[in-house]
Order: sequence, then C-alpha cells, then structure tokens
Amino acid sequence: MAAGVLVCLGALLARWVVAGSEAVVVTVGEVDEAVTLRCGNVSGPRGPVSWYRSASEPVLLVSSNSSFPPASARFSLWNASSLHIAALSLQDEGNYTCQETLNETQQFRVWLQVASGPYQIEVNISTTGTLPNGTLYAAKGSHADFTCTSSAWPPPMVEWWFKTPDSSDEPFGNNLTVTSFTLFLMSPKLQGNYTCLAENMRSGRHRKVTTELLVYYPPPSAPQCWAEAPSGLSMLQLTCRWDGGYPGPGYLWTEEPGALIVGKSKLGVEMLNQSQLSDGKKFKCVGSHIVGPESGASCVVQIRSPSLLSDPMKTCFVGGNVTLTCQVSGAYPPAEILWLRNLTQPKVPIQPSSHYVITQNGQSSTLTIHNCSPDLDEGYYVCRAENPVGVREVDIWLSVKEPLNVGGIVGTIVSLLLLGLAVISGLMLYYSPVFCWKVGNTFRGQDTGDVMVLVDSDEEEEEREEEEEDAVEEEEEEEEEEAARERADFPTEMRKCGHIHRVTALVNGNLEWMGNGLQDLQDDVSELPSDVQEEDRPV
Ligand SMILES: *[C@@H]1O[C@H](CO)[C@@H](O)[C@H](O)[C@H]1NC(C)=O
Ligand SMILES: *[C@@H]1O[C@H](CO)[C@@H](O)[C@H](O)[C@H]1NC(C)=O
Ligand SMILES: *[C@@H]1O[C@H](CO)[C@@H](O)[C@H](O)[C@H]1NC(C)=O
Ligand SMILES: *[C@@H]1O[C@H](CO)[C@@H](O)[C@H](O)[C@H]1NC(C)=O
Ligand SMILES: *[C@@H]1O[C@H](CO)[C@@H](O)[C@H](O)[C@H]1NC(C)=O
Ligand SMILES: *[C@@H]1O[C@H](CO)[C@@H](O)[C@H](O)[C@H]1NC(C)=O
Ligand SMILES: *[C@@H]1O[C@H](CO)[C@@H](O)[C@H](O)[C@H]1NC(C)=O
Ligand SMILES: *[C@@H]1O[C@H](CO)[C@@H](O)[C@H](O)[C@H]1NC(C)=O
Ligand SMILES: *[C@@H]1O[C@H](CO)[C@@H](O)[C@H](O)[C@H]1NC(C)=O
Ligand SMILES: *[C@@H]1O[C@H](CO)[C@@H](O)[C@H](O)[C@H]1NC(C)=O
Ligand SMILES: CC(=O)N[C@H]1CO[C@H](CO)[C@@H](O)[C@@H]1O
Repeated sequence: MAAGVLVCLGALLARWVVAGSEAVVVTVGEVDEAVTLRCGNVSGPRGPVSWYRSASEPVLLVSSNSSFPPASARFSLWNASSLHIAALSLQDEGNYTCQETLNETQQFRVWLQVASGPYQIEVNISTTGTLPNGTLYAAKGSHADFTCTSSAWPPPMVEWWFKTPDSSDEPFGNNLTVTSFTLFLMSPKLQGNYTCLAENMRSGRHRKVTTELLVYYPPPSAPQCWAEAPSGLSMLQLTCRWDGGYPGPGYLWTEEPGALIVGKSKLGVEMLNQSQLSDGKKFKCVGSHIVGPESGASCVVQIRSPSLLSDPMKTCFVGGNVTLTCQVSGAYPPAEILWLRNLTQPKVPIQPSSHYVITQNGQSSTLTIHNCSPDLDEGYYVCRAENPVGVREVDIWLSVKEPLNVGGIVGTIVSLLLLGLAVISGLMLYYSPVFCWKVGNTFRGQDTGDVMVLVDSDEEEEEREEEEEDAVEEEEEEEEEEAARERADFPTEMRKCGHIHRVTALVNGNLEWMGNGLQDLQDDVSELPSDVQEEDRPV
C-alpha cells in the first residue's frame, strides 16, 4: 500500500514539472476557521480526485477512491472534488495539489495562506489623567504618548486616525502607519477622537479602538468677584467669575475668617440673606480647575454698610437755588441714595421735578431746589443711603432767608464803627461849644447830652438787614439814603468827596429821640448838604 502511494507520488512529481507553468490559486483561510480548496475552475461532472500536501515528499490527504481514507478527520472531500479543511492552524499554510483523472490526468495547485487576527487591539494613551467616566484628558502644553498594539499573523498594518468634533477632516493629513507616536505641546485643536485601526492585510480582518481625548486648560487670569444687590435691598448676590478656561471651573464661596462654606457651584453665584450680612464681613471665592493650580485661585470681597458725609445746614435765599450734597463712602456693594423730606411725607422719597433736581455721580448725590420758598422748602431734608448691609441717614437743615448782599453787611459794620467814632465826636462837641453851634441849630431842638449817629454815604448800594435788633436803626438809615439819592444836586457833590460822613442824628442817649431826629433831618432836606460838609471837616 505504502509502496503504491510512493509510486503514485513519483508519477505525480513528474507531472508537476510538466504542469509547473500552471497558475497557482491562492486561497486564504483563518486560524480556527474552515477552508475549502477548489480543484480547478471546472464545472460539470468530475473524475476521481486526490488531494496532496506539497512538501519535500507529497502527502495524500484525501481521495475519492474509498480505498484511501482521509489523513485526518479535519480533511474531507466536498462536492466530489474540493478539499475541505476544518479548524485551520498556522501549520496548514502551504501548497496543495489536486489531481483529477478523466480522459487524462490533470493537476491543480492551490496555495493556502493562513491568517490569524487581529482579534483584539490595545490602545494606550499616556496623558494627564482620566475623568470619572473614563474619558482621558491632557493639559494644554503637556505631551501625550500614543501606542497601539495588536497581535496578528501576518503582523497587521496599524493606522492612527484623528477626528475633531467639528469636522470630518483628519488634521493629521493622512493616516499614521505607526504603532506609537508622541504629541508634544497639546493644544485645543488636538482635542478629538483618536482611532487606532489594525488590519490583517491577508484576511482583511480589522479591529479599531476609538479613544476620546480632551485637552483642558485653566483660565489665564485670576478670578474676579463682586457683590451686588440684584432685587431690592434685602438680598446680597455674590458673583465669582473665572473665565477663559476649559472646562468651566467650580466655585466655592466661604466666609472669612473661619472658612464657613456659603455655597459650592459651577455658576459661582450665591444669594445671601440680610441675616448673614454684617458690616466689614469678608467672603472668599475659590475657583478650582481640573488642570489649574492645586490650591485653586481666589478672590475676596468685603461688604460694608454706607457712611455719609454732608453739610448739616444749608441756606437758601427766597427765589434762589440751593444744592444739598450727600457723599456716600465705604459702601459695598454701592448704596442706593435717596432724598427724603422730613415734613409731611417722611417716608416718601423726593421725586425729581422742575423744583427738585436730583443728580447722582457715582456715590455722590445732589438735590438742587429751585426757587426756594420759606413756607415750602424750609426744614429738614434726609439723605438716605442703603445697601443690603446697612442703611444710614443724615439730616440737613435748610433755612430759607431774604436775600442779603455783602455790601449791606459791610455797611452795617462800617456804620457801627462810625457810631463809635460819633459817640466820641459827640462827647468832644458837647464839651467844645465852638464846634457845636452849627449842629445845635439843627438838632438842639431835642436836647443836650447827645449821641451822634453817623452814616457812611459812600455806600451807593441799597442796604437790607435781617437782624431784628438793628431793624429800626437800619430802616431809618436806608430811608435816609434813598432820600439823599433822590436829591438832584446832592449826588454830584457827594461823589467827589470819597470820605464825607454825615451826622444824621444826635440823640441824647435815647433811641426814640434818635428816631425823631432822623425824621427831622429828612424833612429838612435842603439844609443837609451844608451841615454834613461842615460837620465832617473837623472829624
Ligand atoms: C473560472 O472559469 C470561468 C470561465 O471559465 C471564469 O470566468 C472564472 O473567473 C474562473 N474562476 C476562477 C476562480 O478562476
Ligand atoms: C482504488 O485504488 C486501488 C488501489 O490502488 C485500485 O485497485 C482500485 O482500482 C481503485 N478504484 C477505483 C475506483 O479507481
Ligand atoms: C457543491 O457544488 C454546488 C454547485 O457547484 C454548490 O451549490 C454546493 O454548495 C457545493 N457543496 C459544497 C458542500 O461545497
Ligand atoms: C507555494 O508555491 C509558491 C510558488 O508556486 C511559492 O512561492 C511558495 O513559497 C510556496 N509556499 C510554501 C509554503 O512553500
Ligand atoms: C473523454 O473521452 C470520452 C470518450 O472516450 C470523450 O467523449 C470525451 O470528450 C473526452 N473528454 C475530454 C475532455 O477529452
Ligand atoms: C465624560 O465627561 C466629560 C466631561 O464631563 C464629557 O465631555 C465626555 O463627553 C464624557 N464622555 C463620555 C464617554 O461620556
Ligand atoms: C468621539 O467618540 C465619542 C464616543 O466614544 C462620541 O460620543 C463623540 O461624538 C466622538 N467625537 C467625535 C468628534 O467624533
Ligand atoms: C433666608 O431666609 C429665609 C427666610 O427668611 C430662609 O428660609 C432661608 O433659609 C434663608 N436662606 C439662607 C441662605 O439663609
Ligand atoms: C436757578 O436755577 C435755574 C435753572 O437752572 C436758573 O434758570 C436760575 O437762573 C437760577 N437762579 C439763580 C438765582 O441762580
Ligand atoms: C425729622 O428729623 C428730626 C431730626 O432728625 C427728627 O427728630 C424727627 O423725628 C424727624 N421727623 C420725622 C417725621 O421723621
Ligand atoms: C484607510 C486609509 O486611507 N489607509 C491608507 C493609510 O496610508 C497608507 C499609505 O499611505 C495607504 O496605503 C492606506 O490606503
């Protein structure tokens, strides 16, 4: 039997040489799978077929002659001509020959190639860290190592693909047929899905693994925080902003000192009750970022109730304008400034109108009252500054007076000085009758032992006085001056002599008499100029 096979093989080998020029059909099978090798590309009825494994010595595997059983249970003849091999292993790779005998013997060669894998693929990206959900992230500027390993036979082709979220392009330009590479200086545009593809070029079997890689970066600058009163003045809103990073940071607001937690959020906004607020209290915001500084970055706000600065008293002349100013300092968050009238409606803020003009410049507010009237406008005004931390009020007293000019005050002072002089002069005259005779003609009707009242006639302006004690005296003076001005001849002379002083009254230490004396003087208008001029010379 064995000898027969060998003889037969000898014949086959001879034939192969003849058939050597025939095309070799390549068939690929995978490990553990089955494969069927066809005996030539022939359709129709077939003759007896035998399959051999080509080697230095050909081995009969299976034959249609039932006298020769298959070499192994894995080999069988299908459709009377094809060789079926089950459970392939890498050792099955090789050249096979099929011999068919019809009218003549024909041989067909099949090159069986066995492929294995890839059945699995291992991707390793060494980066900054892994998120709780398994996603990898790399800090901007760091470097990332990519490796992709896969076992297969023959060794697979490995490609890396990259896809950004917003495009279907591959920024790498083309696929990377390498198993590992490193990206230096990671930047946001390198964020995306990295796919490693391993392909068995023989079998076409491929595996791929896609890994999402995020590129994170902290905000470039320090966080900003502030406090404000968003709705009304009952609540305080703390806001912390730390922008420019990816992903958004987390915020932790605490009370300082003590680090009592106020709130923790992704928004950085906390609302506080008035009960949680007190003057000078500090709140600290700590921004934390996954790739930021370990201790985070912080900012502090200190809340303060307002302080007020204002003049306690203001004066307005009837018909004039007056501006009350109220300066707030230290308030944080900035205070709301209101003007209230402490009179009929103490709780209702003053509404701007043509009478009241309110202007606010920063934390300074002014209330301008136009056309002051004593009945309406005199009284207390309240400036109120309020923020959620506290409220302060200041009272300003506004008095409304008759207009007063500076000339009047100066005139009064000069008059009083001259009155003093006149007293001295009067005493001198009293004891020196030589100088007294002329005056006596005019005034001695009253009596002796007199007081002289002098008026400075330089004052061309109209004088007005508000002091009640002086009222009588001053009114008389005024009338006297008006009378003097009315005189047509008098003013020309008077203007030439800058320092002429008139003696208008000589009263014997008696105010009533002084009034009378003045009255007389007015009646006796024509005599006055000469009197005055004469009187003045000795002085
Ligand atoms: C088999 O032969 C036919 C024609 O004879 C041809 O069209 C076909 O491609 C062949 N198939 C193979 C696998 O060689
Ligand atoms: C099968 O092989 C044996 C031994 O070589 C031979 O005697 C027999 O004739 C063959 N049978 C057929 C059908 O070819
Ligand atoms: C045998 O050949 C026929 C047609 O050529 C085909 O349809 C059938 O599937 C084949 N059977 C096997 C087991 O290969
Ligand atoms: C099969 O035959 C081809 C030439 O026909 C040769 O190149 C190849 O190496 C052979 N395969 C093996 C496993 O011997
Ligand atoms: C084989 O021989 C038979 C009869 O001897 C003949 O009819 C047939 O055509 C031949 N076939 C081939 C392929 O030569
Ligand atoms: C994992 O979490 C990050 C951040 O929350 C998110 O961007 C990413 O899409 C998540 N990945 C998966 C697979 O859920
Ligand atoms: C990346 O892959 C994740 C799932 O792994 C998918 O949700 C996401 O849309 C992909 N991103 C891109 C840019 O393809
Ligand atoms: C604010 O006050 C209300 C009641 O006035 C209370 O229910 C709430 O808990 C307080 N909120 C905080 C943060 O204290
Ligand atoms: C008061 O203010 C009004 C409006 O600005 C102005 O017309 C008027 O002249 C002012 N009066 C005085 C006395 O300054
Ligand atoms: C007005 O202000 C005075 C001085 O501050 C205060 O004593 C008085 O109670 C106030 N009156 C009203 C009605 O608010
Ligand atoms: C899928 C793909 O495009 N693969 C290509 C990777 O690069 C090699 C060589 O540049 C090509 O031959 C592949 O077709």
